[in-house]
Amino acid sequence: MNYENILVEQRDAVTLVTLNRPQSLNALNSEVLRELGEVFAAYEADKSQRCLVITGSGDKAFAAGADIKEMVEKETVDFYLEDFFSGWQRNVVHGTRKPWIAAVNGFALGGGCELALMADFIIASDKARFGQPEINLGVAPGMGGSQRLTRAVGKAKSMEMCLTGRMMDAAEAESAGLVARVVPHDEMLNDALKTAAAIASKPPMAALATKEMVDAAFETTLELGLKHERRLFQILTASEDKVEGMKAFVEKREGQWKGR
Ligand code: CO8
Repeated sequence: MNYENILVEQRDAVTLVTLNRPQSLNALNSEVLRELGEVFAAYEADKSQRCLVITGSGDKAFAAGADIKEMVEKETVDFYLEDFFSGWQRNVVHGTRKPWIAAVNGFALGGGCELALMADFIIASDKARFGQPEINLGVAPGMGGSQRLTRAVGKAKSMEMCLTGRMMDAAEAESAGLVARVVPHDEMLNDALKTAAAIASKPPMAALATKEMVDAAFETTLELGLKHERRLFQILTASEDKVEGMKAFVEKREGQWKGR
């Protein structure tokens, strides 16, 4: 797989995707989106791949936002006709039912913060900084920040960050619940890959169902969410991996997963 703006490699059952436009701090343009859409479709289809990690190249940035140089001359009609950046929702968020992690190694600003928030969870380097500085450009979050950041950290912090454009450091992001874990910068990617490998070693159908039920917590009422969880649990009990998992526990050995 050869792409111009991203690097993709498979490490056993884990796909590692690196945003690779260091000259513009990995700013996200339409080509990055197109390439990521292809990668997410390939990941979804490839049974050998069970978790995906996305990170940024270089030491400084995960992604410093949508590419301002691509947007500067664009007219409203084009934003509308292209339904500009709707592909992030369609091809990345809904591009796969499988788990994926954002390994944030530096600036995650604007669209960069929003891309990280699309992931199932974020692992951050202690040098990571998160922000929604779009207001300084005369615009506002456009790839989900006003919704996902608010759900992640609550109204007060989200409103303050979006209105002032101030950045949150990694420690604050962890205490606010934006990131799952903060790791020393040099160890962060390895840690994220290890976490991904741990997820990849779990029964794959249970991983799909787990992601689906946690996501439902953001989409529906408690009553419906609980019912959805119960149904998915019940469906899992029909899988060969459920039989194997419980038998392996009783026999004090590791489970051997079939993925069905
Ligand atoms: N787009 C394009 N180029 C960028 C971007 C960006 N978002 N960020 C940085 N760059 C470029 C710079 O222009 C510079 O290039 P050059 O050397 O050619 O001038 C290079 O990357 C290095 O950047 P700096 O020299 O600025 O590096 P500093 O270390 O001085 O500063 C910062 C780092 C603080 C990260 C600074 O670069 C910055 O403020 N960047 C912009 C951050 C920002 O405003 N992001 C939000 C963008 S808008 C957005 O994401 C909206 C998303 C929703 C769109 C949906 C539409 C429907």
